[in-house]
Amino acid sequence: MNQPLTPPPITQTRSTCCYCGVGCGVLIDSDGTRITGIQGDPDHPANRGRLCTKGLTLPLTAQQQTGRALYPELRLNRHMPRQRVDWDTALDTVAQRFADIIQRHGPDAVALYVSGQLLTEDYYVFNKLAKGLIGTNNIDTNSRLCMSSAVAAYKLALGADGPPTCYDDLELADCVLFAGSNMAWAHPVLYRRLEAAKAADAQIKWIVVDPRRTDTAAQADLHLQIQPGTDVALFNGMLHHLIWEGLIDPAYIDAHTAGFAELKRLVRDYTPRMAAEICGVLEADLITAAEWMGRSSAALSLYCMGLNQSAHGTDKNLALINLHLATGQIGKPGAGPFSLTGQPNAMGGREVGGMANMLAAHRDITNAEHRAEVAALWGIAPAQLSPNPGLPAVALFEAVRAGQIKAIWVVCTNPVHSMPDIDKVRAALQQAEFVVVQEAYGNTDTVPFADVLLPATSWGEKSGTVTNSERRISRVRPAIAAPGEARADWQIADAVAQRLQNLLPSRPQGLFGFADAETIFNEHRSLTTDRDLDISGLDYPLLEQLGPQQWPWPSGASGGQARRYSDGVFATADGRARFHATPYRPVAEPTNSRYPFHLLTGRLRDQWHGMSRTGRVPALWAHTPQATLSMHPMDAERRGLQAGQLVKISSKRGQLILPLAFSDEVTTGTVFAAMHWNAQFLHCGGINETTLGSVDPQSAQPELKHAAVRIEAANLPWRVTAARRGNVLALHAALQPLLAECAYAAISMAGDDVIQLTAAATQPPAGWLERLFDALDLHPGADVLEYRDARRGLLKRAAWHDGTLAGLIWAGDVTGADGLVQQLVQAQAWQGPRIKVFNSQAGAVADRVVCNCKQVKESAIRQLSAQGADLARLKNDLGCGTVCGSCVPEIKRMCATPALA
Ligand SMILES: Nc1nc2c(c(=O)[nH]1)N[C@H]1C(S)=C(S)[C@@H](COP(=O)(O)OP(=O)(O)OC[C@H]3O[C@@H](n4cnc5c(=O)[nH]c(N)nc54)[C@H](O)[C@@H]3O)O[C@H]1N2
Ligand SMILES: Nc1nc2c(c(=O)[nH]1)N[C@H]1C(S)=C(S)[C@@H](COP(=O)(O)OP(=O)(O)OC[C@H]3O[C@@H](n4cnc5c(=O)[nH]c(N)nc54)[C@H](O)[C@@H]3O)O[C@H]1N2
Ligand code: SF4
Ligand SMILES: [Mo]
Repeated sequence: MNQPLTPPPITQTRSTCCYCGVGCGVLIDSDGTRITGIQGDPDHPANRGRLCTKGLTLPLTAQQQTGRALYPELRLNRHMPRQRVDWDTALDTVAQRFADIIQRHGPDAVALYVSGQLLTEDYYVFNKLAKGLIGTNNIDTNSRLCMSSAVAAYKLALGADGPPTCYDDLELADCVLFAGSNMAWAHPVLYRRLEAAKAADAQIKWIVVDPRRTDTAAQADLHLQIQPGTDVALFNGMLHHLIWEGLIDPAYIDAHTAGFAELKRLVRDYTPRMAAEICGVLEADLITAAEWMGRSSAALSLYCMGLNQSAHGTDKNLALINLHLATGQIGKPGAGPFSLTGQPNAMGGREVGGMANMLAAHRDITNAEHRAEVAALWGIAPAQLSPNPGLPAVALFEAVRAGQIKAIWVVCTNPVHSMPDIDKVRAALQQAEFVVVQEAYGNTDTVPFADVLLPATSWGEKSGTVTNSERRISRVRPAIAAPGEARADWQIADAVAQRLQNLLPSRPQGLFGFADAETIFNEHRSLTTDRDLDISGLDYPLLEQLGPQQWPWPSGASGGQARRYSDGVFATADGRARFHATPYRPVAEPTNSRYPFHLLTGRLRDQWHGMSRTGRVPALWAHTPQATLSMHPMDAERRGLQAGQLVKISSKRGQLILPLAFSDEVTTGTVFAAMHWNAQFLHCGGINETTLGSVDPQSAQPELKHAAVRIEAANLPWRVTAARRGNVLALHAALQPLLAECAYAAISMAGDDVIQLTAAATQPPAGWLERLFDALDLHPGADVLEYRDARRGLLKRAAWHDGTLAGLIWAGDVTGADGLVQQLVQAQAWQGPRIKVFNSQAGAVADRVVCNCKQVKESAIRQLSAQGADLARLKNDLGCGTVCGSCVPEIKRMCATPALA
C-alpha cells in the first residue's frame, strides 16, 4: 500500500531582497531543498511587510537550476569550449595565471571588476585581495556606473560619503523633489510610503525633474520636463530666484558653510528666464519649484541616475546640494539631499572601500595617513599598499583593450551588457590574456569570454550583510543549500588568495583564511573605528537581536543614527559644508544633423538590469513584453514611421534594430530605450551598443543616460514569428544561439509556459530555419502540420498537443501569427479543422498585464475607466493595485488621461 506522502515542513528564513537599494526585509519559505514562497518582513523598518513585483517573484527565479552556473569550468585555449573541472583545478589555474602575469608585468597588469550586488563580506575580501595581497588598486565596480557621482559630491560638499537622511524623512517632508529618479519603478516600496504620505496630507508638493513623463512624473504637482542634461542650469536658476527673493537661510549659511560668495557670483548669471530657456521649461514653473522648496518647512530631494549618469554628474549633485545648504534644508527631520542607491549593496561596497580610488572605511588611496592606518590594521607595511589610484571602470576596460592590463576577474556583474559602448568591452575581453568570470548564472553576455567560470551562490543561498540607501545594515541569510558546486563569493576570493599568497612570497602573508562571513564582518568593523561610518559597536549577535541597524554605531552606542549633521557640523576639516560653483555644461554628445535625436536610457518596472534573474520569470514580462524604442508620434509622423515598425537606431559607435513604440512620455526630439535587453534576448547586446564612454572628470562615471542617435526605417522583408509551449528556460537555452544571425531577433516570454521568437532579415540566414525547427522540436509528424509556398517564400508549421495549439513557426510572412500566439498562450481547445490554422489573418491582440499580483489586464482597466471608474473602484471591482501596489501609478494615469495613457 502507498503511504500518503507528508510534505516536508516549511521553514522560514529572515533575509533581505537582492534587488534594489530600498533593502526590503523578506521572509523566505523553504522546504529544505527548494524555496517555496516569500513574504515581506513585517518587522523590517524599510518595508514593514511590503514587497514590489520583483521581490514577490524572487522564489520563481530560484526554483530551477537551468541556466545556473553549477560547476567550475576552464578552457585551455580560446579555440576550445570550456570544460567542467574540479574546484582545485579552477582555483589553482586562476592563482597561477594571476601570479604569472603579476611576476612578469607587475601588479597593475591585473584587475578586478566587481559589483554593488556583492555582500559586504564578499566585497571586503576582494578589496583586501587586490589592495593588500596583490598590491594593485585596479579594483573597480559597477557602482562606478551608478553611484560614483553621488559619492564624489557628498564628499566634496559634506566632507564624507553617505546620505544625511533616512527613510522616515519620506513621511516628514512637505516638499519632495525627485531629480532624475523614476522612483515609482526603481524604488517602488519607498514610493508607496511617499504616496501614502501625500494621500494623507494634500499640502505636500511633489516636483519631478525628468526629461520623460514617467509614472513618477505623472503623479507630481509639477513636472519640469527639462532637456536632457540641463539639471545644473535648472538648479542654478532656482538658487538665483531663492537668493534674490530672500528665500535662503543666511544664518545657516554663515554658521555652517563656506564658499557661498563664489557660488552667488556664478548664479547671478542664471536668471530664471535664462535657466528656463536652457532647460526648455517655463520660467514660471522653475520659479514655482524654487518657491515651493524655499517656503517649505522640510524639503527633501530624492535623486538617482538622471543626475549621476552624466559627464557632469558630480556637478548635478553639487548644484542640488547647494540648494539644500542655502536654504538650511539639511540635518533636520524631513529635509536633505537623499541619494537613492541603486543596487542592494552599493553602500556596503563604499564602506569597505571597494573602488579604485578608495580604501577601507571611506578612506582615500592617495592619503598616506589613510594608507598607514589600513596597513596597520591589516598588519602589513604601509609600503605594501600602492599609493596610485587604480583605473575606474571605463578606463580599466580601455587598459585591458590596450593590452596594459592582461588579466581581469569579473565578479557579479555583466559588463558586456551594462558598460557603455560594449563593442569596446568585447574587444577588451577578447584581447585579454586571461579572463575569469564569477557568476551565479551561466548565460550572461560576459560568460562566453571567460577562460575560467567560477560558479557563485546567490540570493537565498548565501550569508552576510548589505547596507541600504538609509545606511541600514541588514543580514542576508541562506534558506537553502548551494546548487551544484557553487560557492559563496567570499569563499572563492579567499581560496584564490590563499593560493596566490604562496605564489607571491614577497607579498604580505597570512591575510586570508576566513572561517565564515561573521569573521569577515568583525574584521571589517574593526577598520571603521573613529571613521564617519564607525560600526565598531555592531556585530552579528546584535543584528540578530535588534534587527537591521543604521550606521554610525560606535562601540558603546545604544542605537544607530537616523540623521547626520543635525548639529550643523559637517565632516570637513573645519566642520563647514562646502558650496561649489557649478557652471552648466551641455551633454557630452550634442545632437546634430546626422544624429538628431537625444537617446535616453533607463529602467522598466519589472525587469532587473541584464535580466539573468527577472528574465526567467514569465510573469515579469507581462508589463513590458518586448524591447522597443519609444518615440513621440509627431516625430514618427514626420519621418513616415509606423508604430511597431522595425527601426535602426545608430550612433557614432554602433547600432541596433528595435520595434518602434509611440509614446508621448518623451518629447519631440527625444527617444527612450530601456537598458535591460541584451544578447540573451536580442540579436545584439542592447542599447549600450550605441552609448558612449564619456565620463565625469570628478567621478569617472560614464554618461549612460544620453547619446546622440539617428533613427531610420529598417528594411527587412523576411520575417519569422515562432512560439512554443514547454519549459521556457530550456526553450530559451535552445533558441538563444539563433538570435545573433538575424538583423533583428527577439525572444520574449509570452506566457507562463510559452516562449516567443520574432526575427527579421533581408533573407533567411543559411540553415537557420532548420536549426529553429530543431530548437523548438517542430518536425512534421502526426501532431505537426506544414504549409509551404516556395514561390512566395512562405513556410509555416504548427503543432498541437492535447487538442490545443502548442507550437508554431511562421516564416516569410507573419500575417496572423500574433493572434495565433495568443491562442497558444490561452491554451484553449482547437476548434474546427487544424488546417485552418494557415488561413489565420488576424486574431486576438496581446493584452498587456498591468497588475501582476492579480493578473489584471489593460483592456479590463480601460473598459472600466472609460465608464468613469476611479482608482478606488478599479481596486474594488478588479482587485488591481491591491497587493504590492507597483501598478497604482499607471492605473491612476489611465484614469486621469484615458486617451493618452
Ligand atoms: N525595476 C527596477 N528597479 C531598479 C533597477 C532595475 O534594474 N529595475 N535597478 C536599480 C539600480 S542599480 C539603480 S541605479 C536604480 C536607478 O533608478 P532610477 O535612476 O530612478 O532609474 P532610471 O530609469 O535609470 O533613470 C531615472 C530617470 O532619469 C531620467 N533622465 C535621463 N536623463 C536625465 C537628465 O539629464 N536629467 C534628469 N533629471 N533625468 C534624466 C530618465 O528619463 C529616467 O526616468 O534603480 C534600481 N531599481
Ligand atoms: N545604458 C545604460 N546602461 C546602464 C545603466 C543605464 O541606466 N543605462 N545603468 C547602469 C547601472 S546604474 C548599473 S548598477 C549597471 C548594472 O549592470 P550589471 O552589474 O551588469 O547588472 P546585473 O545584470 O545585475 O549583473 C549582475 C550579475 O551578477 C550575477 N549574480 C547575481 N547574484 C550573484 C551572486 O551572488 N554572485 C555572483 N558572483 N554573481 C551573481 C547576475 O546573474 C548578473 O549577471 O548597469 C549600468 N548600465
Ligand atoms: S523595492 Fe522591490 S526590488 Fe527593491 S528591495 Fe524592495 S522588494 Fe526588492
Ligand atoms: Mo545602478
